[in-house]
Amino acid sequence: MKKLLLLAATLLIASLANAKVVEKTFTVRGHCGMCKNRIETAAKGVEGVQDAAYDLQAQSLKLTYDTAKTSPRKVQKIIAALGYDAGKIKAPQEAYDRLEPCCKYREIEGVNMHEHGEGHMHGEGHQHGEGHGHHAE
Ligand SMILES: [Cu+2]
Repeated sequence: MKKLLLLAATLLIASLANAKVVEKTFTVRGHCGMCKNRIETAAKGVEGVQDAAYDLQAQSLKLTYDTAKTSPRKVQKIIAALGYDAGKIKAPQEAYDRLEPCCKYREIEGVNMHEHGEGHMHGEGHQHGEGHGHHAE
């Protein structure tokens, strides 16, 4: 009997040790306050997630979760399915297309990329035509 109790206690301790709440921050692409809301709500909706805080400026999500119940990868998959790139998971194009126009971070970024320096081309094509004529007599 004593042995059984000991075994039960050991198992309990082992499972408690497994259930660890940790924090993990990873990249999530978003663009506005609405994105922030959707990302946080989706992350918090995952079982085992205790808290999710999205930093729009840093483009990162701080996840507080129970390692026994979920993983950042699981959460990233759910966020990516909404249309936001998360961690190493790219949002599928069709999910991205469903985003509100103000949230289309890929296009917005693309516009910024067109802002490039002015390249002045100076075409100095001076042609000195010095014709050496032949003096024919
Ligand atoms: Cu948005």
